[in-house]
Amino acid sequence: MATGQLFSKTTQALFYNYKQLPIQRMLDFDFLCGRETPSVAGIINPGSEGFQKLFFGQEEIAIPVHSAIEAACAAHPTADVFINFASFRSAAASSMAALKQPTIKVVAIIAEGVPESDAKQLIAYAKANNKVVIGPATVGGIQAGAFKIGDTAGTIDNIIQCKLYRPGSVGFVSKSGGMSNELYNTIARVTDGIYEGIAIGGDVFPGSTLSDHVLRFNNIPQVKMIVVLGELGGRDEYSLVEALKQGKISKPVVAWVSGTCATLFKSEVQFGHAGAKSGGEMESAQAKNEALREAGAVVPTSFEAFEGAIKEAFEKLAEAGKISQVKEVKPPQIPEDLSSAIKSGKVRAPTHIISTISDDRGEEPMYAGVPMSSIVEQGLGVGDVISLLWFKRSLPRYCTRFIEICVMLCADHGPCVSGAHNTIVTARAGKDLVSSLVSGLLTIGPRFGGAIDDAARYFKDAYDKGLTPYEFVESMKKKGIRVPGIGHRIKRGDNRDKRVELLQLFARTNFPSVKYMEYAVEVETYTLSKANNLVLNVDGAIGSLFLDLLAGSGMFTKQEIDEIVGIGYLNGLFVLARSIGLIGHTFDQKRLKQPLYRHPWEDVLYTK
Ligand code: Q5B
Repeated sequence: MATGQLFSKTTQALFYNYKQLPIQRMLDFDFLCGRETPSVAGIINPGSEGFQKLFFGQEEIAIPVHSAIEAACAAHPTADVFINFASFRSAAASSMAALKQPTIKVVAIIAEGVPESDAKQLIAYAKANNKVVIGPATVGGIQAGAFKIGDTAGTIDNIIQCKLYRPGSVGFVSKSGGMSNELYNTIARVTDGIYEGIAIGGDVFPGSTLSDHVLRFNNIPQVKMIVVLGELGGRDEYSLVEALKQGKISKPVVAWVSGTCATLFKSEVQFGHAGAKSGGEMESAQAKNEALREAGAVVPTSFEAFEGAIKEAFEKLAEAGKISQVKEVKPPQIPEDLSSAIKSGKVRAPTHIISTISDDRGEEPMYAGVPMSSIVEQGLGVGDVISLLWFKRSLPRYCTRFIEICVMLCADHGPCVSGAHNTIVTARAGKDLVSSLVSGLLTIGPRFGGAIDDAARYFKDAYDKGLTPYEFVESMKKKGIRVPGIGHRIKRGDNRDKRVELLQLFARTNFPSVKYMEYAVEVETYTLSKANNLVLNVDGAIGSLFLDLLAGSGMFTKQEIDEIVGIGYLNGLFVLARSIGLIGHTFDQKRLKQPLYRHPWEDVLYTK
């Protein structure tokens, strides 16, 4: 393992597998320490590229996202730490790929459960190439005031409490990441704080060992004393014992191996970490504590006495004048995220959208307050869903059935109508479903399919004012407006639109009143006397009958009816219905592998 410093205040890392929270925590730590550059240079998120927005203090920054390790290393040649948040399934392969990059010097592997054989290969490769692996199964490490790996040291509050935003004089290494938080607090209480802290991880084969880091700390001038927290299981602590015995460590070492309680159990006990199981006598916490004590480390009699032992060792150094005064700094305030501030009730923020028709925040989506499951359980249909989402109420069955009949009857009217023609031409130009659909939908308007709202408006106005059909039609003529809902390109007085007849039959049988529709029929009688194509068309039939539905169902106030007609809900029925047919035409053209459409010259009048 390389000797000395792994990190500095300018160290930058590549972060593998996008995890918003630990990256943001690293950047918050950077800000707290007064770093000028973010400690995360790039993110590697296999399969995606671009930028990820994160906060650096109050400012938003865009961190580049790369799809491959090689590309990220090439783009950020000064980033020498690789923080691997891959799952245990892919952590080994990605860590090996990172170790093979010449720019990467340190690889931290967070995943638990990396196969031991894979870990051994990583360790062998790292050793042979003078690189450092921290983990697997680790939270990482921290150099106070300089650089932090992922979630190390927990929340910003904890980091501030442990004074990790500025360097102290203690080098700390632990197996456990969770316990390292505890020790960061302890060390902050009784010394001038941490210089560097590393959690090597709880696996049987850690990428770097306790003694690797202790020896490294011994070479860092700013580290004046070393604190070690081992645990039962494995023999890692004995390499530290050897190093102490061989005089390789000149700085005071205060150590404790936890797990002394294992002797209270009759059989072998597996503690939290994969490596923490009481094996033979040598692997017991008692034996390791004893060996460390004999080798010259300060080893207390219990974990409770650990804090006192650290304090005493530090005070001795201070008395001997070996500790230089730490420059105390006041860390800047990290701006709180709006979402957490709102959650804790500290701030309020105006919303930007109001929605009254649906809510997806609970266990299941609600349509106008009606849970999805109850819609399904009651056997309701698309007419009921429309009545909830468009009209915000449950309409009687005859109303929702009428809506469904409208949708069924208007779903398609052959390939020659404006909408279908556009959709067919678009599909044949090789465009996708949505483009083909919308190009057809865009033809819906005052002449084609989109006359329902105007038909309802004009019929309502004329009927409510008591105009005779003659007065109504002639007044429209004077204004130069064609009566919406009247007239058709192919339907005639002697070739009525079957759809209109079906709608009328249903309404006459089921609606309490069809006064608006009867008025429209009287208008049709008059217009037919003028020209045979001026029939009540499907738009006119739906427009007038919807007025009857709104007025006769007793479910809408007069004001609500005026609002529905004023806003213009009813063209929505044609848009919705005809989408079914336009989608069908798109599929049809694609299925038939139809070539690009070109309109024939013979069908165009070329003239000056
Ligand atoms: N005249 C629909 O016209 C059409 C008149 C009128 C007074 C009228 C026309 C019209 C109102 C809009 C409307 C919905 C453009 C139609 C639909 C869905 C569809 C479509 C499909 C499907 C047809 C000849 C003479 C002229 C005009 C006069 C015509 N309409 N007068 N009120 N409403 N209607 N749209 O056949 O004296 O000779 O100058 O705009 O309700 O879109 O299947 O195709 O499901 O897909 O082209 O059913 O009626 O008639 O323009 O040659 O006019 O009649 O002023 O009089 P045409 P034009 P004059 S349903």
